[in-house]
Amino acid sequence: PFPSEEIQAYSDLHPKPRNVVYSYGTAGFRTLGSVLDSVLFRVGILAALRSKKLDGKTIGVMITASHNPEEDNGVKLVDPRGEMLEAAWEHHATLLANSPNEEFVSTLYDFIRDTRIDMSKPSRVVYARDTRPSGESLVKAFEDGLKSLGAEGRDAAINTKGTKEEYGEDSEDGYYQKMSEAFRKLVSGRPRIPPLVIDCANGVGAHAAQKLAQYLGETLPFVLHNTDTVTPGGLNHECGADYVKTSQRPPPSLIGVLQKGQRACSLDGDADRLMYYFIDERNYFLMLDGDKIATLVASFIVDLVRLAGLSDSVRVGVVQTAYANGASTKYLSDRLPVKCTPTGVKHLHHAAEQFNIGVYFEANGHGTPSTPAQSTALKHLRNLTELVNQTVGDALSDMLLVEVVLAHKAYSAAEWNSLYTDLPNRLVKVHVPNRHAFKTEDAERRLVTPQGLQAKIEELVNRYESGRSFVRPSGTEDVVRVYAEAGLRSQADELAYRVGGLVF
Ligand code: 16G
Repeated sequence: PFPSEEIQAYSDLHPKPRNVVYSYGTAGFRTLGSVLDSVLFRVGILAALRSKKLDGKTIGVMITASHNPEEDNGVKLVDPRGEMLEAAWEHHATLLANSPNEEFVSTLYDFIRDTRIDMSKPSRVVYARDTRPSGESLVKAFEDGLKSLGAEGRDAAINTKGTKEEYGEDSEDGYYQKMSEAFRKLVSGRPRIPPLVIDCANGVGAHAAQKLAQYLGETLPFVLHNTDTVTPGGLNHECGADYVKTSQRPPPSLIGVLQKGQRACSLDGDADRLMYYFIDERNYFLMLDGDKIATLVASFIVDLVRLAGLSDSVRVGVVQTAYANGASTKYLSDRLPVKCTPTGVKHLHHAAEQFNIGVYFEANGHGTPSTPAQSTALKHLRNLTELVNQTVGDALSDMLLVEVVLAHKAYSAAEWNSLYTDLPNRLVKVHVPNRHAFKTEDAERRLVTPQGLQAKIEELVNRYESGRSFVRPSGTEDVVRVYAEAGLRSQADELAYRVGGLVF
């Protein structure tokens, strides 16, 4: 049964703008919220079809543009085990999103036939959105997509994630309950943990953190900041994980609030990135980014595996991207296997699965450990698997994990920071006429095109002590990103701007 008339009628309410080209990238569709109406409608249909294709298993849909500006929005599909949408379907999604209005129904028909989707199968879709103002109407468009197929959907409202079936409880409360119980067990018998300052980026993480605080009580007291999800323009504005990482300073709203040595962290707009930091004795701001988190967590897991006598059978490894600070890569490679992949959680996650326990974090704070069944031999490892959301990474569960390790090692923020010293680095974005002209290889560490550019970059890099730089097209914004690091702050800045000049 293919309800072509219903689909056409609904589709006419959500026509595709003629001059826009969409593409399902690293984080789904992402662009200005004002041009996403037709995309959301079509994604509603696609999500229902994906569920039918998988025999009625739950598909998650998250409507968010994460750390990007408030006027942006986006949508991504999440497969039943909490994993990113299968690659072949990313292609289908792009095709359907770009089909002109008058051809959409027939394109859809062909797609259903070619992919052999049994339309009589049930479909289950859970969807959620972040706090962006454009979210409400986009949800309506999405729901129209479901309705046009007569599919069932469950609105998880404003939430940090679409689906978490695999994590145990499908409900939000069950999720916090499970996480906080595991946390309590992991820190029991340890000294009292001092309060943690959390910058919620004026986003959906504020709701989640408030909830989690109720479950944790005095075990881990929170001091929440930037929790205003109502005032327009506040989301990720001068706050949040991306602001802190890119500008390399604390959110202005926390200046004067942070005491020396006090642990603080920032979430991003959809609470899947985490950035820790503190102010040291000399009043310097020090960042504990995704690389520092990976180092902390991986060394803890290595210790647990060794104590359990499992070193010979359990291979622990770390996965990073080109953005990883050179000092972190060096520190880690001296101790355990390290792999480098292109940017984007799906690439890292896949590589992490090649280890028995793979820890992956992007420098920007995206990540999670992924642990296997055999590690349940060990009590702590078992509790760890309860604590961490192993499939998609969730900033709050990552945050609890960091707190567990700090409690076990009795580390202060400063002691954690001193594991290695970051090489000074700079990330800049460059607006170019066509970012698709930039093609990379070797896990994005080298440019293939534009012709000749890589050689010029290398020629520059060689002039800097401990210099390293790479250029890649963003998967979420219409820009090219330039990363550079070097032995001295001034040199890292200079290298970034000079490579930026080559790109422009
Ligand atoms: C998305 C990715 C993140 C990546 C970032 C890069 C997921 C869930 N998120 O946020 O992993 O670091 O994009 O953005 O895959 P860029 O391509 O604009 O630099």
